[in-house]
Amino acid sequence: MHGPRLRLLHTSDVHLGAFDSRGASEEHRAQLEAGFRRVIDIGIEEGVDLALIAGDFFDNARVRPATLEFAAEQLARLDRPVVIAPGNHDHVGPGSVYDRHDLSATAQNVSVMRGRDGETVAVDGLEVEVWARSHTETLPDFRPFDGIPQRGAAPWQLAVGHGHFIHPDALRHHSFHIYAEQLADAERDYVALGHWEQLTRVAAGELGVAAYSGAPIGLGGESGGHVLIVDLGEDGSVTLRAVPLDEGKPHLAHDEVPFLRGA
Ligand SMILES: [Mn+2]
Repeated sequence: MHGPRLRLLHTSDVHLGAFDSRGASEEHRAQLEAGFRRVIDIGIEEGVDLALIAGDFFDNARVRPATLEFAAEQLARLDRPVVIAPGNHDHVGPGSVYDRHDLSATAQNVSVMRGRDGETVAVDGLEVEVWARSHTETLPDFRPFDGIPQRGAAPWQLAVGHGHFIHPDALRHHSFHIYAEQLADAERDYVALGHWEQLTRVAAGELGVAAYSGAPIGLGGESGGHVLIVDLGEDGSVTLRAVPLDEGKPHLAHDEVPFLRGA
């Protein structure tokens, strides 16, 4: 069973507020915000139905109040449902940045996933369910896809995870392991990943597609990254397109997104 066609925006690792501390560069702060404005502009231009933010939307829990308000205003501007699955930098639970400011007071279109053992949200008006197990504190042995349930009832089944995909050259001491078998077993139509700065599609078995959007804006002053536009077709097809933040650069088609196999 497939659902009606649906277009997603997938981003992660925006790290809003990374330059909020005293002494940080105002120029870098302005670049980061301009980059996120551009992410929202792309979402509007592309007419997306739903946006997924796969963790590390905020850099830390001490970002300036103005950064929280900026984030809420931008998300509201998209005017489509947004699902945020918090990562290690913006975890939910005690001391969470999401407890400082109710984003949904400004952006009623936003849901923050908070389930310690994972949860599924059904998005109003869309034939889609999104599962995620958010980071609730910084636990090195946290595995974002442990305990993912079978597919639910809605035709389109998505999952979001923030962690480190284990591939042949991966450093095993990295935290938050994600294995190709877990992604295959999840049998989701699309798995939106975060934690890596690099745009990468990864092995997810025969049925699904899984990818890291990479950071839209590098924190080291490098030029812009990408956001992923994911088209779910009536025929069940799942097609990626990476849209560069820098206008004028070419879009990357599905097969042009760098691909990595699991270990
Ligand atoms: Mn991270």
